[in-house]
Amino acid sequence: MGYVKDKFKAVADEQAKEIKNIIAEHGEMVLDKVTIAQAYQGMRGIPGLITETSLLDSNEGIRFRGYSIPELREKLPHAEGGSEPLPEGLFYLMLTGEVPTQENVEHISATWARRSHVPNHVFATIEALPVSTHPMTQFSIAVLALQTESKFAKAYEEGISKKEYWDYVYEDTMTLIARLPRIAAYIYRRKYKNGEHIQPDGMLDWSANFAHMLGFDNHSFAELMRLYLTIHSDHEGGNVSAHATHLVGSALSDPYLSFAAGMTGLAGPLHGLANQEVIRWIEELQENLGTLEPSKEQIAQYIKDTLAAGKVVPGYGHAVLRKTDPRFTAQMEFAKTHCPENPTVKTVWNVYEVAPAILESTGKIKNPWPNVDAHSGALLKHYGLVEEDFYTVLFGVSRALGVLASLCWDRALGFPIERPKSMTTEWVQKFIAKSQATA
Ligand code: CMX
Repeated sequence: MGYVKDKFKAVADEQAKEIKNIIAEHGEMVLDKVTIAQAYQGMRGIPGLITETSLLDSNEGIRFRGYSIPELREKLPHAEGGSEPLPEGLFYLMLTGEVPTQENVEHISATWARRSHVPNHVFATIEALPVSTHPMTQFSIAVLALQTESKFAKAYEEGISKKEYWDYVYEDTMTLIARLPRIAAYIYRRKYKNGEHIQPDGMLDWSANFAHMLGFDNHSFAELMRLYLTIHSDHEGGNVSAHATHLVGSALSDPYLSFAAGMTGLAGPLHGLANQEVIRWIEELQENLGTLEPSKEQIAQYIKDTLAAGKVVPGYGHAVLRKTDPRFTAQMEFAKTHCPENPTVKTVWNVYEVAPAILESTGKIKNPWPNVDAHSGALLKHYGLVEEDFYTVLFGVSRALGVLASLCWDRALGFPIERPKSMTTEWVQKFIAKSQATA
């Protein structure tokens, strides 16, 4: 067994003991009440899931194992000559709860490089799709095609003890994460670069190799990828991609099947696809007005027109957050260092200055502040990655780190199949009548 796996198992065994005690001694404690409105409206705020890798505070934003994004940027190991965190380090932190050393991170980089070979039938599956197929559809299908490689599915078929599930899920997790950049880059080069593919460079870290295979051998872009792949990785357990992966995994579907479910959820415009929608919305504004730098007054009018047309302002709002997303702020800081004069970046900043007040004035939008998707497109465009319908695939590659680390935890802790209770409206009406009669 590799030492990261040993360490994970030791930490998970301790945590499993803790949880057993919690359930034995406090299992009957009530966490919260559930209202009828919550049942109808997306289960907002119902505490009904355990996710060990990260925790979201509605005002402060995400913390990974207790560390905020600014803390991660400082504490996680960096690449040589770089200052952004290596996502390998965040994966180690989410898996073991400990900040990794440089050596730990290099070990994970090397492991993923060794496992990165993608079988030919996965490329053949991608090639069977029309080139016009949305990159997120190609990506999800490619992940399903890779399911032939699942060690968990094979072992389960042969018959394994419940105690061993975590081991095979861990192995599948490491292999799947290792291969995702190659698959994503293949889809990119196929769709936008006439199928001129670039072979991986096993000497590079996970993000720099991904940037290289996409066709961007530039130090500053590799740094952006390291930051991007770190900050998009996890956002506690209730968001659509994390929850879908966890839910499907609870049926003991293997990590490939589970992650594909997460990715088809990430492909929705209210979730990950918003990064594509944001930049389209900004470019439409620039085109309509014939300027790359519209004034704040023009932006304000465009926001009002978007709302009046019954559309959402993409990149703004959140189901849990109630302040500016620290993932937005991290990208803004990166842009201030690397491309403060870029007109689209400046437009993103001007939207940030005018949108919250307008959104707040509607009286119904609970969070008028920007989320992670409000900034990423402008940065990618700056470096020449201009094909916005690919942006959610980048998000997906990153999201694998969080949701698959969580899946390892789910199996190591022996979580059961997920099965919340649903009701019918007739049931709710009878419940109301009965409660009123007894009151
Ligand atoms: N623009 C316009 N209207 C918005 C809005 C926005 N950015 N955000 C919320 N609203 C509207 C909702 O559509 C809802 O309207 P109705 O009552 O008419 O249905 C009302 O305000 C209340 O919604 P809410 O409670 O504030 O927000 P929800 O928790 O229901 O939804 C989210 C959250 C993210 C789906 C929503 O804010 C939204 O659609 N934002 C734009 C899309 C986006 O940026 N998504 C990315 C989120 C981050 C990610 O997952 O990647």
